Amino acid sequence: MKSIIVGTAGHIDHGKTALVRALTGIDADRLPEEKRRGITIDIGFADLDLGDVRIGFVDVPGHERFVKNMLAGAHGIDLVALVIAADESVMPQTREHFDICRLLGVKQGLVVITKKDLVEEELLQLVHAETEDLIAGSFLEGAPILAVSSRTGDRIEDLKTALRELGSLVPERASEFITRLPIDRAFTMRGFGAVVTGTLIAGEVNEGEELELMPAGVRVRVRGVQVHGAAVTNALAGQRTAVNLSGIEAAAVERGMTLAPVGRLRPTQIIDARVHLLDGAPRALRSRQRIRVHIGAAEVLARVRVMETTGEIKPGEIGFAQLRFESPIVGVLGDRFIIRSYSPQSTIGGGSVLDSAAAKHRWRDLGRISVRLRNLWDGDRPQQLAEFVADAERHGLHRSEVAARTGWRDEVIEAANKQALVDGAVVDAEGVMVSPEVFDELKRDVLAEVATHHKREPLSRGLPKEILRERYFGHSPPELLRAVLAQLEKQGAVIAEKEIVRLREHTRELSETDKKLRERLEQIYRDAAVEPPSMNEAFERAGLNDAIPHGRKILQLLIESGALVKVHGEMFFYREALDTLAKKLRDYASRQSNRTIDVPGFKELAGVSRKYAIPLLEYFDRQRVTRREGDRRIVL
Ligand SMILES: Nc1nc2c(ncn2[C@@H]2O[C@H](COP(=O)(O)OP(=O)(O)O)[C@@H](O)[C@H]2O)c(=O)[nH]1
Ligand SMILES: [Mg+2]
Repeated sequence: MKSIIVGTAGHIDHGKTALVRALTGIDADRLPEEKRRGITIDIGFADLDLGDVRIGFVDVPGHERFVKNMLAGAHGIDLVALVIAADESVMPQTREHFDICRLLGVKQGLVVITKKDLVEEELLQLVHAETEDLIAGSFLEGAPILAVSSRTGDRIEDLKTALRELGSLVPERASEFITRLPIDRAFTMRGFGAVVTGTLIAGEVNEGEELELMPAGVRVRVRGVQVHGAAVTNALAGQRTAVNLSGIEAAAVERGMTLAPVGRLRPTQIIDARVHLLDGAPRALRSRQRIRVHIGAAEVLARVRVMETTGEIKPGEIGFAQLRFESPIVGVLGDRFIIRSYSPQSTIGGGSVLDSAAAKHRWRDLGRISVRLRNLWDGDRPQQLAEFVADAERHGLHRSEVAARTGWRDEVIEAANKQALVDGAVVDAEGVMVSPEVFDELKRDVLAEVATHHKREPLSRGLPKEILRERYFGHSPPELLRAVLAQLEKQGAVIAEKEIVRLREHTRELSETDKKLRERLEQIYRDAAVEPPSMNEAFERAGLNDAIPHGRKILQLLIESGALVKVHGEMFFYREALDTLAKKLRDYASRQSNRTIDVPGFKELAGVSRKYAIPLLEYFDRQRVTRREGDRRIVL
C-alpha cells in the first residue's frame, strides 16, 4: 500500500484541525495548552487508511507567531490541503502558507473551503472565485476545490475520494537518495528512552541498524520503529516515522536534527544557493543581511552574501547567494529551504541548496561562480558531479565528498561518474576525481620541472619525486601524483623509477673530457682492486683536485652503472675485484670442514691489511656472502 503525507495549510481558525478530525477522528491538537486555548501551536499528526492509499496528516498551526512550527512540518509533504474558511476567505497566512508550499516545491494538492454550513451559496461562490484568483498560475491551478463542513460532515466523503485519487497520482519517492529523517519531535517515553519522529523523506529506517544523528555526528542505534502507531521492522520513504533510539538521551536530541546513515553527510556552515525572493517581500535581499533559514525541520540564523553583480536580489527575482550559518546544518544539492526576515519575522523567500560544502568566494571570481552555480542548478547529474570535481581543483574529489554534497546513493554516484568519464568531464586519478584541466596542468608542471632539472643537472639521473610532491601536489592526495606519473609514462614522456623521475629522452651525454675522466677513474679503481685509494686520493690521481664536486658526479655515474661499489663511507671498490674475492672466499670455505674463516685468515686470503679487511667482511655480511659468528665468519 502506498503511503503519502498530506499537510494542512491556511489561516488560523479556518478549520484545519477540525477538518483533520472530521477525516480521521483524531484530534491533532495534542498539547494541553492547545486543548485549553483551542488553537494549534505546534504541528500535530493523524492518519487515515483509504484502502489503496494510506495518508499521514501533518496538521500545522495557522497563527502568524507559529509559522516556524508550521515550517518544521511542511518540508516533507506530498500533497497540500489548503484550507480556506468560507466566512473569511483568503487571509494573510493563507497567502503565506501557500507561498511556502510553492517555495518548497510542493507539486500537488487541493483546496478545501471549510465552514460551508456558515454561509449562503452566494458568498461561497465569491470565496470560490477568490480562491481561483489566488491559485492561478501555480501548481494548484486546476486542482480540486471542495467546499465542506467539518461540523455537519457535508462532502467529507467526497473529500476522501478526492484525496484518494490525488494520492494515487503522487509519484513514488525517488530511490536515488540515502536515508534521511529530519526530526520534528524528540521526547522521552517511559521504559523506552529517546523517541524521535519525522517525515522520512528518503530511504528507509530499519530496526536494529546504526544511524548518525546530524549535524552533531553522534552514532545511535534504532531500537524500534513505528509507522501510523504500529510497530514495524522498517519504515519507508514517505511515511510518518517514529524511531526509538538507544545510545543517546532524549535531551541531546532536538527538532531540526537529521538521522542519516553513518558517515554519509557532513555538517556545514556555508552553502551556495539559488534564492527566490517573494513578490511581496518588503525589500531586496542584500549582503550581510541576517536571515532565518528553515531547512528540513531546522531553523538556523544565517548571513547572506549575494552573488549577483547588482549586489542584491529584488522582490520577485531569483538569484544566487551564499548563506553563512551561525550554527551547523546538513543539506544536500536540491534541498529546498525557506527564508524569513530576522525581525519582524515574515516569510520573504526560499531557495534550493546547490553546494553544501561551499568555500568563501572572492568577488572577482563572480563570473566563473555564476556559471558554475547555473550548471549545478540546471545540469544533469554527470554535469553536477563534474562541477564539484572542477571546484575541488588540485585537491581532487573522493566519492565520499560527492555523497555528502548530493545525498546520492553509491550506484547513483557510480553512474554519474561513469558518464562524466565518458564525456571527458572528469579524470579518474586512481579513484580520486579531478578535472581534465587540472590533470593536464599537473602533467605540464611535472614535465617542465623534470626538464628544468635535467638542464640544471645534466649528470643527475632524474628528479626526486619528493620535489614534485612538495612543489605541485602539496594540496593533493597521493593518488594524484601516482596517476599523473603513470599517465606520463604511458604516453612515453617520462620514466618513473622508485623515487626518481626522468624524461624518457634524457641521457647523460658526457662531454669528451668527462668521458676520459670517467675512464681514468675507472682505471684507477680497477688497478687498485681490493686495496682502493680513498676518494680524494683517487681524484688526485685522476688530476681532479680542483673539481671535487664534479668528480663526485662522475664517480656517481660509475656507481650507477655498476662498475664501482660503495663498501664503506668513501671507500669504493671495483666490482669485479669484489666478485673475484667472493669467489676466492667460497673456494677457500669449500676446502674447510666448518666453512669458517677469521679476520687474520681473511687478511691472508685477500692479501689486504686490516683497514680493508673489516669493511670488506662487513660488506660480505650485508651481501649474505658471509655470516658473522663471534670473531669468525661462516661462508654461506
Ligand atoms: N460551523 C463550523 N465551524 C467549524 C468548521 N470547521 C471548524 N470550525 C470551528 O472553527 C474553529 C477553528 O477551527 P480549528 O480547526 O481549530 O481551526 P484551525 O486553527 O485552522 O486549526 C473551531 O471553533 C471549530 O469548531 C465547520 O466546518 N463549520
Ligand atoms: Mg489548528
